[in-house]
Amino acid sequence: MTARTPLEVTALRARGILDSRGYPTVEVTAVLGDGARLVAAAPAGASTGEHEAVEVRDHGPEYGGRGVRRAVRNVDGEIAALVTGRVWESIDELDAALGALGGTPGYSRLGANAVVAVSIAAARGFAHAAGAELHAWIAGRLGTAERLPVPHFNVLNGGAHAVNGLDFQEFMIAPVDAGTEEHAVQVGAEVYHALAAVVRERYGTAGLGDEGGFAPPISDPRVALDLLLTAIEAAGHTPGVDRVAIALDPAANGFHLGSGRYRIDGRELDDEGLTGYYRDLIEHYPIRSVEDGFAEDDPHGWATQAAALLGRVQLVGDDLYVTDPARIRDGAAHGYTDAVLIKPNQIGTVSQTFDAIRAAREAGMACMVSHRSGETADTFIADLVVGSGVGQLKSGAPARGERVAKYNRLTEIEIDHPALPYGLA
Ligand code: 2PG
Ligand code: MG
Repeated sequence: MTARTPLEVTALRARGILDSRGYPTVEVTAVLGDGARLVAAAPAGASTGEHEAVEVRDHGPEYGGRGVRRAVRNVDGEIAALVTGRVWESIDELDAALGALGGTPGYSRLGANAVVAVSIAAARGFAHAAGAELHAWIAGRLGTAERLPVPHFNVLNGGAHAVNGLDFQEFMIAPVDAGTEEHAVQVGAEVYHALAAVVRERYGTAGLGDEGGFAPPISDPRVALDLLLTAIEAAGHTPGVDRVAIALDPAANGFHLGSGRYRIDGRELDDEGLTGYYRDLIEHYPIRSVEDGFAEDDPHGWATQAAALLGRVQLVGDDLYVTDPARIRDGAAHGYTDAVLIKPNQIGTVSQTFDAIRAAREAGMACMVSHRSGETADTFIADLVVGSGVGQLKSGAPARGERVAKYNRLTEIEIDHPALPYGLA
């Protein structure tokens, strides 16, 4: 599976499609010499990091300025001219050429939304040309042992993904000891339905946030965590860091007041105060992971948190690292976290995403592969998490088509490869 097969793309074209929020995003189709058509679509974040690769949007009258006609034109024009003009020996070569063509940092001229869709379509093309399944081709490129991940289902939404008063963005449940992907998905869905019933009964509503989790009118993170415990038990499962665990993405950029001061549920906290707040939560709830506990521009906060909590809970950097190998290495040198969130569209191409995973691995850090809050039916991240063998995925609630597309792809891979291990790496 590791033999390199060159890629020849005979046609490359793009169009705008709607994402899960009803805004346009870029879909790319690559046609190969044998007639195969490989399709890929770019996701879109709402709580984006300052240092992410840059989407190109039209800023015109259509879709409130969020149109992607310019990004589509970039694919149909100069990117297609580049990609179809020659035979590509590797994804690294093709991605490097995309970077050189763009000529600006973060793909700000061509659009990261154009580039990431082209790169994913090309990755599918390389796998097809090699006669390999996408996850197996990825494992070959990375030299990794494949593994089915623990899914982290985001079942309560706040922050930039909902209109309730909840400052924390994501409350996830992770069936760590489920044994198989199929059972993990079942546990996630059962807890989701139990939570729907509790939320409806207590708040008279089961309105949803952007990632398919419920968004009841609550503001205290502890109330949200109590709801999760109630739902896990009501569904007949056992809360616990080694059973059905909880994971948080506070996404602290969203409640950072500046200068290392944060406001949660009306309470103002400094770096020490926020660290103590997390310590208290970890002591009272079976929390296994905290992502973006501090803002991307608060190094003192990250250092304070690491000194107190590293080793007691997984600390994940998302906006902090933006899937950038250089930023990951810097974070590792400072000892800020022991884990990295991996989102291909934050950095722009598949090969840079591979480099980010390699950088994390070399630093001894874990990885969690992630969707964006704006998604499509594209399932690339499911193959990425299996092929890279990192053992952790977050793709939103176990409901809504764009979220379950990824979980359903995982169970499909499991059926085809029943010997693959399930669980944390
Ligand atoms: C995050 C992501 C995905 P967004 O913060 O981790 O859950 O949100 O895509 O809006 O950046
Ligand atoms: Mg995040």
